Amino acid sequence: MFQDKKVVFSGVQPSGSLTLGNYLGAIKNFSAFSDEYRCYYCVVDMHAITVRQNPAELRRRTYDTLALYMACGLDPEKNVLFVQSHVPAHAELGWILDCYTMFGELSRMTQFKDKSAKNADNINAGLFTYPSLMAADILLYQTELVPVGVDQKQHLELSRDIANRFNGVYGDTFVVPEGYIPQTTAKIMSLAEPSKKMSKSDPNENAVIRILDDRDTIIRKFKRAVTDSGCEVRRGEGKEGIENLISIYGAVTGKNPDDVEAEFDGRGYGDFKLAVGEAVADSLENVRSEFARLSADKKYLEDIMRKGSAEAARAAMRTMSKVKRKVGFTDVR
Ligand code: AQP
Repeated sequence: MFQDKKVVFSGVQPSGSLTLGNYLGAIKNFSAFSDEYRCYYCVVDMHAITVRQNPAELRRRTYDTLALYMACGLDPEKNVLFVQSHVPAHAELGWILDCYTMFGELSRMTQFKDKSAKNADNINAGLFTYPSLMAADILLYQTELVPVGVDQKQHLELSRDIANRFNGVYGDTFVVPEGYIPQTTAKIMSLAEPSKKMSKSDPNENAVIRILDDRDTIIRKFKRAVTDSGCEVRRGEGKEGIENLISIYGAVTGKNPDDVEAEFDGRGYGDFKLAVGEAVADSLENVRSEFARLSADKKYLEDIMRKGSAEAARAAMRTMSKVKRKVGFTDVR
């Protein structure tokens, strides 16, 4: 069904309950590619275990993330939806690419530095080599375009470097991917500390809007959002909190930041925060009800997983046989 189409790949870790950042920075944009591209959207559970996970929760969140993909508008007939660990080629190519990724490159990754600081008792090798596994995820499918939030830009650039290095040694093997980073929602910030990214693993619940939070919780969290001592709904120096709320409101209402500022001219922060909370809750209403319907049907989710992984494995195998031949592995099948 997908012949001759260029490829889009992206993934989300089932490392927590997904946030408004994951939604606006990534998942909400995924379905726009489904007609024009051959799209692979993966639940990257292998990445999630670079930080210690509770096994039962990881399993549940893997189902939930797949259900959320669909609740956010991804049609399994038009997109390949699958779980990373169900396609062993990810680990296989990840290992090969480890051998074409430099220690110095991995050491410069800011996510590694941040996550090592947050998990000082578990700075494992997987956390360090996370970017070469991510390169494998992308390069396996000969991906042209990777829709991600801006926090993944550095990893994406490393994927491009790895692809170019491999192609340089062995001749054209991988498509060199481009990032697709949304303009105003590339980095949704924490509601409690607007200088920090909103992250699903943030221990402060008030800092994070979860896609599945109920309406009252969403409105309450926005009411408590940290702003500044001023009163004007405008972007500017020292107004990161308000700027973040302007981006969020703009994204869920389809308005640009100038129009948002004009709409709230002369109105206080209280009014604005309530409007943001209500607009976000409205925009997530359908996602929540669709999620409730889909997540109740485990068998259906498993059918989607099986179909998706079979399809992904077929595409991955084509790349893997090329790669193995190029690096000099024997094949006696
Ligand atoms: N705050 C954000 N704003 C915009 N985009 C974001 N993304 C994540 N946070 C924001 C994008 O969501 C996609 C999936 O992210 P991920 O699950 O692979 O991991 P992450 O980037 O590490 O996200 P989290 O929420 O911060 O997870 P934890 O807390 O587990 O580390 C990516 O495209 C990402 O850019």
